Order: sequence, then C-alpha cells, then structure tokens
Amino acid sequence: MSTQKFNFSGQGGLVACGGPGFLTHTKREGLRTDSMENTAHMRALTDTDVEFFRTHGYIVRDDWVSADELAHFVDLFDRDRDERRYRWHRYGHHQEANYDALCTTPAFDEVVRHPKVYDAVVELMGGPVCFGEIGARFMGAYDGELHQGWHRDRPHWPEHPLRMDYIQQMLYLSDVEPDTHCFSLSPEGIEQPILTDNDEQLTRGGCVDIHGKAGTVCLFNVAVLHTATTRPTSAERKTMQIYYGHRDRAPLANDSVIPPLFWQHGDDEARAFYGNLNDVSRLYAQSFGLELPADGAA
Ligand SMILES: O=C(O)CCC(=O)C(=O)O
Repeated sequence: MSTQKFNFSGQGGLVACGGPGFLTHTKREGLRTDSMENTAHMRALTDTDVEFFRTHGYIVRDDWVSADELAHFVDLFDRDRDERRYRWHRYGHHQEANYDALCTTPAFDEVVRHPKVYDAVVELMGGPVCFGEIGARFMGAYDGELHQGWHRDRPHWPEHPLRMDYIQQMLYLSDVEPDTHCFSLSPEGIEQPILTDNDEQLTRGGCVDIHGKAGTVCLFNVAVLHTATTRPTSAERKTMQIYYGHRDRAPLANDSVIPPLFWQHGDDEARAFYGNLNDVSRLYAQSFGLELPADGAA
C-alpha cells in the first residue's frame, strides 16, 4: 500500500474530488473535470486546516453545511427518530442511536457524501475512502453528574502520513454550547509520541470541548482520545456520526448494515464507496437471496 500520497507543503499536493458527481482525487496541477465540465474544483480544506489536523488530530468547520441543507438534515433526523423508532436503541451513558440509519432513511447518503465534507475526508485520508458506519445519535435533558468516558475507537495506523486508519464526521444538528452536552477530545499531533495511558494524554493534550452552532462539522482521527461529555442540561443534542475508512483496508465494524441500494448502485463511485462490505451486510444480503459482489469490489 502506498503511504506517500500526501504532500502538505502546498505545492504539487493532492487535492480531492469526491462525493456525488465527483470521481477521484488527482494532482493539483492536473485537475480532472469528469462530471464538472470545465468548472475548476474548489478544495474544501485550507492549508491551515490540514496543518491544524496534523498538530491536533481534528478540525472544526461551520461553513460547509448550508442553512437549507441543515434544515433538511434535521428533518430527516427527526422523521427517522419518529417513524423508525424501532431501530433506535439506548447507547452509551446517556444516548439513543440508530446505526441502521442508511436503511431506515437512505437520504442520509446526502450527509455521508456531502460534497464538501467528502472532499475534505478524501484529502485527509489521502486516497479513495469507503463507508464505515453511520450513527444518528440523540442526547436528551440530563440532571445527573457530569460524565465522560475517554477512549480511542481504533489504533493509529503508523504507516499513514496522519497515522489515521479511520476518520469520523461528527455533524451537530443542534446548537452545542458550554452548558450543553458536547463532543470532547484531547488533541495530539502526529509528531508527538502516542500516549497509551489516558491520564498522560490528558495531562499533555488537555481536553477540548467542541462547541458550535447546528451545522458544525468536526472531522477527527478516531484514534485520538475522545469522549461524549454529558452534563446537566435541559438542552437536547442531535448528531450524525459517520466513519470513513480506506477502501483497500478492513471494514470498520458490524454496527451498520449497508443497504444493497448503495452497493448495487448504478454509479461506479457510489458502488465503490459503499462496497467495502462488512460481515453483517454480507450476511443480510445472503439471507435476502442477493448475490454478493466479488471480494473487495462491489
Ligand atoms: O457522542 C459523542 O460526543 C462522542 C462520540 C464517541 O465517543 C464515538 O463516536 O466514539
């Protein structure tokens, strides 16, 4: 596997063309315009974003999701939670979640492959990405003790330029402020040694609470120490949390079933993105009498 896909110096680096209507990443000086005719591709990330990700393990952007998109995504979320209640279950310390959100509401694909987010994910991952998991998650009012459960979802991948095997999009669908539940992480830079002891990492990196208005996106390396911070509040928190992996590496987990609608999609890019099938998707497909794609290529 190539590990030399990045060049953060700016000149001659890779830029990403991803998401619906975009096909692949390519060299900055040789932009492909497959579905874009002669429109120059606008890169979603700035060099400052990339440098921040290198030195902190995450970035936050509140300007990618438009007001109209946000209203649409909140509507999808609320309707899913209302009409597909039977797929929502208790999760973690004080959450409810639906991990089959792509089956119950296929339109969540618009969140998963939001063009700006997808473009940034592809650039940070340094090559073609695949769907890993989707969680629609809800946190209600709470009057208990402040709670945190620090963890890393997956190990670092040392051969990757950002030592990143999987990345998560955390999309806030409600305002997140100092007195509400929030997502928190302990920043770490790729030049820093990995501290496996949580207390040591928290002493070195501290704790950053990610606040932002509804529509804010945080992208982070899931190997970075993080937690949900549950605090006494009357405010509800709604999030979409989507994992992306490298297309040629192992599927993330078996929490989300990938609907055949996507891995049998008529569009090559959609099929490839959703085609790194986990065991549960294969099992369900077989049980419904569907023919599975050849290994590694849906
Ligand atoms: O819900 C949150 O704020 C934290 C999410 C988290 O810990 C995770 O996805 O592993």
